[in-house]
Amino acid sequence: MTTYLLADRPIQTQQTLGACPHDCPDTCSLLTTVQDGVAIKVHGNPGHPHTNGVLCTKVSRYPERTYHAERILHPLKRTGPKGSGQFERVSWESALADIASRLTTIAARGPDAAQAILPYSYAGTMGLVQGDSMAARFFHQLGASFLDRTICSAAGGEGLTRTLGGKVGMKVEFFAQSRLILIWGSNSIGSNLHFWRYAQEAKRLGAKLICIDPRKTETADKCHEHIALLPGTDAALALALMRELIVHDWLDHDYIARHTLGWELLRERAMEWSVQRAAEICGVAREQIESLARDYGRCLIEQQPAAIRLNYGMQRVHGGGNATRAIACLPALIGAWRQPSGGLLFSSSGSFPMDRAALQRPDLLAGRTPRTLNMVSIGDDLLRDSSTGFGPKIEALIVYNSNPVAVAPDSGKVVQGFAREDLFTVVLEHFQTDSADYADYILPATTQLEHADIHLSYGHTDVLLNRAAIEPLGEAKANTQIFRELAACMGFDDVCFADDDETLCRAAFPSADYAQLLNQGFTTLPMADAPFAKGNFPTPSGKCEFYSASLAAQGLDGLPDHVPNYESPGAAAPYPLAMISPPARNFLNSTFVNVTSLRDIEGEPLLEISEADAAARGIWSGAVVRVFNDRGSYLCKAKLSARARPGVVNGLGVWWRKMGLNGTNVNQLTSQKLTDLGRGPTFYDCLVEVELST
Ligand SMILES: Nc1nc2c(c(=O)[nH]1)N[C@H]1C(S)=C(S)[C@@H](COP(=O)(O)OP(=O)(O)OC[C@H]3O[C@@H](n4cnc5c(=O)[nH]c(N)nc54)[C@H](O)[C@@H]3O)O[C@H]1N2
Ligand SMILES: Nc1nc2c(c(=O)[nH]1)N[C@H]1C(S)=C(S)[C@@H](COP(=O)(O)OP(=O)(O)OC[C@H]3O[C@@H](n4cnc5c(=O)[nH]c(N)nc54)[C@H](O)[C@@H]3O)O[C@H]1N2
Ligand code: SF4
Ligand SMILES: [Mo]
Repeated sequence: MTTYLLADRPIQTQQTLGACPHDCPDTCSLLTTVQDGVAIKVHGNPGHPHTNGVLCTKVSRYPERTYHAERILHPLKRTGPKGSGQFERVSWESALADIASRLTTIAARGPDAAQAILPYSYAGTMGLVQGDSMAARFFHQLGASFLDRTICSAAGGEGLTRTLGGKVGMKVEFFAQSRLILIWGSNSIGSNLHFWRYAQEAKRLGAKLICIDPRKTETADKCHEHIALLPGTDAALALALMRELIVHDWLDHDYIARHTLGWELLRERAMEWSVQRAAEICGVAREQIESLARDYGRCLIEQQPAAIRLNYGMQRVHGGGNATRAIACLPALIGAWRQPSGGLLFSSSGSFPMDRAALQRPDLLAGRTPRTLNMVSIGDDLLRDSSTGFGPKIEALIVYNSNPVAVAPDSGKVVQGFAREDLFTVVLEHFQTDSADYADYILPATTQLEHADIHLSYGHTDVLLNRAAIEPLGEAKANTQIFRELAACMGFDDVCFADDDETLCRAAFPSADYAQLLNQGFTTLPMADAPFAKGNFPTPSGKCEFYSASLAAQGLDGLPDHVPNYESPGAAAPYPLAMISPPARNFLNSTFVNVTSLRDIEGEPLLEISEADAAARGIWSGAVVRVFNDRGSYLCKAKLSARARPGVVNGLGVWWRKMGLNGTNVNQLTSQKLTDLGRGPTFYDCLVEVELST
């Protein structure tokens, strides 16, 4: 602590090390300056190599979000109709007692009755403790339904695991020495800024950067080439790329023979994919595919590292799992894994030696196996009655770290479900989000500056510790504390419900150097520089599995293939334009939409549309348009932009519905259909029509 004597009184200033809690691959190390108990500035920790002293614009505004005038600081109870947003202040004691009594009544109806209760949570905080430690213990003891947390990367995660064996890959820092970087399905400048720094370093050293993305993003602007393929056609591109490598013999035969499985079969599959065929499906010029193959093949010939930064944008379509499998095969074909700066990174989260069971205590289930509900189909599931195959109707919903009414697909259905008068809903939140509007109780949660936590990362390989910088505001309590107190009200007496947050932090990574975490805020995992240089993939065979026997055993295709979108534009399609809805740079999913300075940068909900598609519809920049399909309609402003390719419109960002022109957002249009692998969402597999709003 430093004490400065300023003016006529001493001011106490202190800095606390923390971690950014947001769902972002960068997991930055934070340094919060606190003056007289008030957080006045959040900086990037210069001592953490990946953060490098720099935060994104969003999180550098963290104090604005934390001290926002609309923070929920007291428990609130609904007074008006569902969705009206009318609440009254109540005490913690009465809120918790009422919630506990409602849940107890449901659970008491029979041995499996607690399955009518569903926890709904995602990554509002990525912290392992405020995420799912005490909450998981609570729901395990209760016997509530399980939630399949699929909404983000399930398809790609499954595809990667079937091919490489887990969510593992290159170390991000080695991209700085790559010679060729394919940025595939990612707007890195917007959503993976600290990776972009390494890519820029590589660019300065002479690397070529190629962006593969239907949208001409800020990242595409800064790459040497941009391949603007149609959404959901990535597997076709990858297979044609393989065929080119095969016909030119740009292959590392030794690596393939030693460290891969199913080469002959994959070869046969790839040979079906002429450049011409892929070019037609992807909607790109043949020359672009040929040139991409030459660049990739040249790295083999010149023994230069070729790297792929694959991100989640390409796996939110019907064939997202297969597309990830196809792309994950590529590095093995040219032996890119032999070098630390070659290979692929999709997610590093599987690299961490985490003790999930110690945090979540599945033993509290005591032999019960509740059903699992998919968070993607919450819209349909809330509207289902009890039936065989489904089980009991959902009667209570406990939402934390998530804003499903805004972020889940087909939100017309989600809203209808949340509006059920017979549904008992509790939302733990910082703000009165679209979901909180439908709550029976809103419980005030602390932010990252007010609680402790521990973090892994899905974009690098460091563990980070977050220490509370300030006291909780108002009557806010940490998620852990809310579930501890609720457990006590329910009479759950296992001693694990008394564990404090520090005990939980320490339990997460038993092998991590906790002293180092306390001292410098992070610790780096011991990990080989080129983990798959000699094979050693964490697959059942230890090889890169081009052919997956486990998928074949389930009756699925053992090889990766192009799986067309559910909703492909074409003459017979009911709606002509493909809509993707990638994140806005200054929001994080639906978080920060209510932070004025950030919303001012984003402006208003926009639909980027190409000049040709706009002209055909008499649409001009700034016109209010109706974007619609069978699921619903969404009003926003059109923006004629070269960022949209013909045939594809970009509905940016996950805005709060209540800030939209007609009280909806893009998810009014997206569907609940699931991906080929992993039961993930298909947000970017969505056809629409656009017209001027009257
Ligand atoms: N600023 C900001 N950062 C974020 C987020 C945010 O909302 N805002 N979200 C965070 C979250 S939750 C996640 S999961 C991560 C990763 O989040 P991602 O969703 O991977 O985010 P983006 O980097 O925008 O990458 C998506 C890109 O994929 C493109 N795309 C869409 N469809 C296709 C397709 O079919 N094929 C290909 N090749 N590309 C396609 C989009 O145009 C977009 O540029 O980012 C995190 N970081
Ligand atoms: N159309 C479309 N829809 C999408 C996407 C897309 O690209 N397009 N992206 C999808 C993706 S990748 C994802 S990951 C999901 C994200 O979906 P969510 O994980 O639901 O993400 P957010 O919208 O950021 O909502 C998180 C909420 O958690 C709250 N929160 C944060 N910290 C805490 C805490 O400590 N305690 C409590 N109780 N609450 C907290 C925040 O205030 C915020 O309201 O959205 C998906 N939806
Ligand atoms: S959102 Fe991402 S880039 Fe921004 S501070 Fe957090 S981890 Fe870093
Ligand atoms: Mo995500």
